[in-house]
Amino acid sequence: MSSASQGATASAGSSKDYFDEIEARHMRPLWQVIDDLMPLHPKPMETAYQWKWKEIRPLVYKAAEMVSIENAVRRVLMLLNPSLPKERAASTQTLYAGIQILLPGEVAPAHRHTPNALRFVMEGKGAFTTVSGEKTILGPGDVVTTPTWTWHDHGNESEGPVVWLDALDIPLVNALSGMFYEDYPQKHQPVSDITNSSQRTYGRGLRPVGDHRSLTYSPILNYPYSASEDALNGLPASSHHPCDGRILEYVNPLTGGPILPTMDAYLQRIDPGPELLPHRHSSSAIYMGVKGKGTLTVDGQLFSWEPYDVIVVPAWAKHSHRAIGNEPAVLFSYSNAPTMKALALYREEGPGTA
Ligand code: GTQ
Repeated sequence: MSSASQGATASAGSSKDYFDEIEARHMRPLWQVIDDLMPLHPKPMETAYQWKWKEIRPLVYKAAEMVSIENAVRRVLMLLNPSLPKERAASTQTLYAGIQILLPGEVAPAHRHTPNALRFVMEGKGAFTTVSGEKTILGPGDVVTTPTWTWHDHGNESEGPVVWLDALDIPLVNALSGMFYEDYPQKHQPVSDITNSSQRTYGRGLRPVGDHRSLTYSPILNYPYSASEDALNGLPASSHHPCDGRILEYVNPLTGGPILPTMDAYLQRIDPGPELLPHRHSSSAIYMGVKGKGTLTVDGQLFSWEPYDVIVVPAWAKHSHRAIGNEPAVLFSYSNAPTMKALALYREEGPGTA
């Protein structure tokens, strides 16, 4: 405690009645709590946590027996960080994660909401998502954007179940009292004549002439896994990052910025070898293992991961990656860095940063 705040405590602390009256009037002396209110660096409420896909997979598939899609609307098991109040539906203080399952023939009807969403397809092939009239067929590893206030519906026209990770900014939107929600009057929204249209134009560095779309989120609906993995494998050794190995950000091709206004997303490959260097940033992140095996050390806690395990890296937590075994380890992740940057709250500490 600083000497200024100690002095204030001494001179004002003589009367119990005074402090009782302050409390009765719903006031509190700042000088008693200022060090907790303003710690020297972020002290997030969330702690590191891991969900192992092996353990939760049966529960996700069981959900499909327990509840019909008509009743569930979205059949999702949310991944709630035990360090946060469960009514916040939060994996970090700002980020939400959930696992959604859709059986053959099922439809998750169209709606829209202010939270932004990203999906990372885990299992199954041939379901679709339609966003703002564009339909895309989903395959494992595809990353699909559902930006704020865009109509979206999902359907499964394939022969088997389809499972994906839902990444949303629900806790952030709720903290800001920015939640709006609307159901579409029909199950499906009208679909344009071309499937995957945005990927075929914007995804190839092309833009329709006369296009004046908003730049706040990526025009690309689906970043297919094959292309993203090929891009990762096409990176030269010189682009190796000391903490993150080979890492690519999914970007808005019109700006070079993040795919969503509040969240960004990454695919990275850690090659076999010693643990990479630790770093930390004021953004919080959720990781999902994709291929191979690895470890993620978060503030000294070691998490071993396999494909589709989910790991929370809290804000300002030192973390370091390692591949386990002889194969490269591939990870998907998303974070709230765009929010932190927009508010001038983004900082990082690690090799190469002062
Ligand atoms: O698929 O639209 O996990 O609206 C949470 C809210 C998924 C969705 C979630 C949603 C969705």
